[in-house]
Amino acid sequence: TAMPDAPSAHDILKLNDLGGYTVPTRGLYPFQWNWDAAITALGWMAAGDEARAWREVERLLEGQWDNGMVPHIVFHGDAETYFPGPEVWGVQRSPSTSAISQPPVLASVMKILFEEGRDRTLAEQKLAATLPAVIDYHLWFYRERDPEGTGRVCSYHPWESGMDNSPQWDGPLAGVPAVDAEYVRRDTGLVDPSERPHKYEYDRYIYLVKFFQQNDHDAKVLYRDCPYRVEDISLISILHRGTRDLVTLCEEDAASLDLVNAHGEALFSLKQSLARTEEGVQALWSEELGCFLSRDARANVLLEHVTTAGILPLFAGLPNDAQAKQMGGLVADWLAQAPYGVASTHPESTRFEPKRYWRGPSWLHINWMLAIGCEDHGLTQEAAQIKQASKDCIAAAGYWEYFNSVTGEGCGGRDFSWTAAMDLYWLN
Ligand code: 2M8
Repeated sequence: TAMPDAPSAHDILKLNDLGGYTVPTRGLYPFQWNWDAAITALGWMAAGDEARAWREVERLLEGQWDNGMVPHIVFHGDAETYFPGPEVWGVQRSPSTSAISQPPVLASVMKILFEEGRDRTLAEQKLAATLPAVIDYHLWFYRERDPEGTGRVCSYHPWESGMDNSPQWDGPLAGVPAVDAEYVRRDTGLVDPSERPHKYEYDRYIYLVKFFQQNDHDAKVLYRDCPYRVEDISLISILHRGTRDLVTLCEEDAASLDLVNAHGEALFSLKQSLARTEEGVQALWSEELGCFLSRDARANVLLEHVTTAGILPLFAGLPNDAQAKQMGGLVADWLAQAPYGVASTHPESTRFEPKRYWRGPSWLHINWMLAIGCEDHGLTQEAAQIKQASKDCIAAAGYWEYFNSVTGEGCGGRDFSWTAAMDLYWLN
């Protein structure tokens, strides 16, 4: 489905492979990113290289902190083309990493690698080797990011959501001071600035990076004092689905590995967290907008923007029947207005910008999760439409980072790993 003479999806993964880890795209993102790595592993498996898929997971876990956090970037090698690099994050460990996480779609991906892998010996061996680390990762999320047990983990940085400049974060970001230092961005020299966040946002992104460092990444201090603390409905949903998948893996799929015996207490705690989220997420439902919302936990306000984050609870099985039905209607209307969707911000929003990054373009890994979510809730027609729209993006433009949701034009970085991986695994 690629453009004539363009590299195939598998070629792109090979092009971006720097030795067991895959960069999202060369130049713009020269390190290993957390949720990109997970999605890309699916591509490696679909391309027939299961060992390489598991290697991607193992290399990501090399960045795991002692407290269980799996960071959003692992700086395996040096690169001059990205800002902020390891020296700005200032994390003293090897390999160096960022100091925040990202939506943990990893567990759900590992369940797929395990269930769909043809080499059973490899799948069992790799799962047994990596699963304890991922259990610790999920325990870390609930322990440090929801210390009061609300069922709604919080994030400390728009980058942690993976949806960097989503309109959802406009309000909470306004409460963050601008960094008081000069810095040079690299991204706007590599791609069209009209497809990237503004300087206003970067000034605050970098302030937060410095803030984490100044407070020694102390979980208690950050929870109390971080000027940005948001209950991100997308993060909550992806974590919830991942935790459910972890429990299923241990108790059913890989029962023969006896993970339940080894991790009984952890699994018990994870199940309690699942129950808390099932209840706690209802505080984020908007009957008026027909979707879930994120919440500014510092200002104590719901962030009233209709974005793909607010329909990701479908991926986690969190909506009740009536809510799922209402969300199905919303999705149908959403797709009708931006044919290369699902537009990351609803096209009717005053903040909708069809080619500016997370303010309106279509992202294929999000579409994949939404299609699964629709399918799980019996919204089969919407699921099929999302899949078709995603195929149309690749047919129109090839393997770009993301797509203008109105025209299908490719945007951001080219030869992009997660788009290639989604084509290999999902769309082919
Ligand atoms: C984008 O984010 C990074 C920061 O993490 C950036 O703009 O520098 C986001 O689209 C994020 O979701 C993604 O994981 C990352 C790499 O593709 O790029």
